[in-house]
Amino acid sequence: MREDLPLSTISRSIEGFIGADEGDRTKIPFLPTPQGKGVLPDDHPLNTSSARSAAIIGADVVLLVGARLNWILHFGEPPKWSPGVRIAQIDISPEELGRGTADPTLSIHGDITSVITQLKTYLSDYCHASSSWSNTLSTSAAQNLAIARAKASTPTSPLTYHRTFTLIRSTLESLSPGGAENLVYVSEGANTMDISRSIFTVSQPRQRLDAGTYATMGVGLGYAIAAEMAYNHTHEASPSPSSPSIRKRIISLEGDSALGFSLPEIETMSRYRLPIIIFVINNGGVYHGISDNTPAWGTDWWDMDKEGKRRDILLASTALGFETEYDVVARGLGGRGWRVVDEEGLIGAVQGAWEHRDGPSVVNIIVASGAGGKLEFGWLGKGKGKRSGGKISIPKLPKPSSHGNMYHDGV
Ligand SMILES: Cc1ncc(C[n+]2csc(CCOP(=O)(O)OP(=O)(O)O)c2C)c(N)n1
Ligand SMILES: [Mg+2]
Repeated sequence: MREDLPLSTISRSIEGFIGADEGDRTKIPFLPTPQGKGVLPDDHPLNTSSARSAAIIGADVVLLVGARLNWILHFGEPPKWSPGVRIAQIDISPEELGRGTADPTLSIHGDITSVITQLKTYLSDYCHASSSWSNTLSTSAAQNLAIARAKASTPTSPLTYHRTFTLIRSTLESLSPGGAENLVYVSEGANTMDISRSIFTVSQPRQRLDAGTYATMGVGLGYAIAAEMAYNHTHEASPSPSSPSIRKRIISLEGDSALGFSLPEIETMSRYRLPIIIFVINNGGVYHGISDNTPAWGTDWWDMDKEGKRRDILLASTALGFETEYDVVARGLGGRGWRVVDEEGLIGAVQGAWEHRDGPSVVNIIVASGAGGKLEFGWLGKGKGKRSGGKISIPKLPKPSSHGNMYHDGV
């Protein structure tokens, strides 16, 4: 992991270059990148995560502290960012400076701890108080939070991402003896990673790991094993009465596609009896699945139609199998598995997984597929002259035929 002290500080004023740890005094809003989550608590009043889009498009001047100007920050480019934005970068790696739209004349090569300390000295009297900027951000945050709260509190069938994550979080926090601070989250996927980032808030650094620097899928289970070893095993090698016992539960939030990239690592977890809890957010696809309740996904899609002709509809390249049984796979790899389709089942599975201390647990959660929605990939629009992102239409499956409805009735 490179972004070990990442924090993006967003300011509308050039005088506003200052470390966000001084945010209380300077009143400069800040936006943590995923790996910077927890350096300052997610509930800090100057944290603009809930108004991310408004903060990015509205910022005139940005201090990029130890973070890469990569896809996570839309490369600093319009239309997400304002065309005239000036981005000053502090980084310990010289090759990172001046990449993308960062202004090389404003770049500082150095360790961010010492650079921020110097900035604090120079800007000791600085206070950034712009009521219009803070109003813009707080209005946007309030709107976004209201939408998110409504989604989180509305029971749905099938389950949705927001509702699922809200229930997982509240159940885990009620079970964790040390509360939220003793939970460490690893996440990979698209919706899975993006939505979980806002719901599983953290208050300390190193409580969350997202996909690799280039959005690389397939690292999540390896990260979870590493986190388990780092937090719960290295200290056992040299026990000292003075060092507090550290025991954090490692939770991996995996999209069904993301999980598939390194699924056999569940066997590694079993072999070493690592009590990692994996939640698979199973929508049957990359971003979107193609069906919520088709009884015979395979036959409807692939077999003969009424006239006896083979259907010539091709699956979207982003489609995965219908309600694949990752819970069964987990059992085959030596772990425990639960299949979940409703709230009651989900809460029961979280409790069961929490109690299993002898190896990995996999909770396979069937969520709404998002069938019929449009997919938009930012990176598809990065070719010459194209700035709007690529779009792919996800076709809907034909209506369920006479095979009956295989919709679930419980765990
Ligand atoms: C190694 C690698 N291959 C492919 C991709 C492209 N990619 C981006 S997100 C994603 C998976 C998203 O689907 P899923 O994990 O099921 O999450 P969802 O959005 O459905 O919740 C993939 C394959 C990638 N980021 N990394
Ligand atoms: Mg998926």
